[in-house]
Amino acid sequence: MPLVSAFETSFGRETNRECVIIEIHSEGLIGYGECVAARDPGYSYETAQTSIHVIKDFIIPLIIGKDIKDANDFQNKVSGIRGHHLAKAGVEMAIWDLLGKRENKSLKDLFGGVRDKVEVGVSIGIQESKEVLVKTVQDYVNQGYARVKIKIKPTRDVEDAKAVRKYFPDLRLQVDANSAYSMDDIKTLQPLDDLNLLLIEQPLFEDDIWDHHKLQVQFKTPICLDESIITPRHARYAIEMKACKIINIKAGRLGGLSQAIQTHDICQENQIPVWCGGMLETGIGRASNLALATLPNFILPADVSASNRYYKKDITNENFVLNNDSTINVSTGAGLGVTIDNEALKSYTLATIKS
Ligand code: OSB
Ligand code: MG
Repeated sequence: MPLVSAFETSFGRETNRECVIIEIHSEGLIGYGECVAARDPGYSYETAQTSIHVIKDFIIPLIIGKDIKDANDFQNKVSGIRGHHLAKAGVEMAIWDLLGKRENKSLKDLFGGVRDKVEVGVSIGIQESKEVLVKTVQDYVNQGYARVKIKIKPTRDVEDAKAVRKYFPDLRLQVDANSAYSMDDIKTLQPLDDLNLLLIEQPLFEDDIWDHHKLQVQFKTPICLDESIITPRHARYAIEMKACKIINIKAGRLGGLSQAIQTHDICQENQIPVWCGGMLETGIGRASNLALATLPNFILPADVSASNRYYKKDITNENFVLNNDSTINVSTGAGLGVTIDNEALKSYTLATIKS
């Protein structure tokens, strides 16, 4: 699916998104899920192709023709598969969609969500220059986004963030490094601490939870972990180590919505605010993210933007639009609450695999 605008991060540049869409047929119903793995192993070691391999050759044989009571039952059945969280989460999403459709309940209601619309922001990739970045931010602010995240990498960090802050002194602004730095870079990052940022997301490597603690003690700006938090246990480790003050929750990275909810609960018990991250999802994943973000401890704005920020033509009939208070409405229909535009889906389909 061609992206409306290229998305550049410290790990690469995406102009198209290869999406893995999962359909599960059961009891006369169809549940849809989206695996958020990308074509390349940049954000995660998983790719669209590895996820197809793991889903087809390992996950489906464990569930096909079997009774699956709920998401926990699914997690127990696939617990022998190490890692591959993005693959597992895609399938679990389809199971939630089925559960909701069978019970005639929205995911928000199944989760016990507490809001009908979710505060959102926009995540902006690295631009050609800081001048272009400021203009891009202006465009999104004009559209009504009240919170902006900019991607940073070495050589494109402090000056970019300073430029945006200069033109938008009151904007809710945060930065995301996607693991681009090491502890040797602390001195260069230090000026970020004076820009009144909401948070600094994942500056260090995924497996550097302890080093994030050492960084956090030197910064007044909250450090937020994304890539590092791959299970609910990792949230506990990070909290116990005081490695961050905020956690980004993505159901894909955590291995499923059930794991995302557990992580939310652990953070809530420890007064660590969370927010819902995004992976440039189609309408399917976007509906799932919005439902998740209705849980009470999702306190900061989500990385879930309107459909037209990502795709000219999405694969759901429903389009998500930005309200004038920088929120997006949560779907109220059964399950994910979205229907598939089969023609659009067909036009994008590269391959179909049936089990
Ligand atoms: O780190 O949050 C990230 C997209 C792909 C991979 C990693 C990330 C992102 C985003 C996009 O920031 C957020 C969105 O979906 O709008
Ligand atoms: Mg991130």
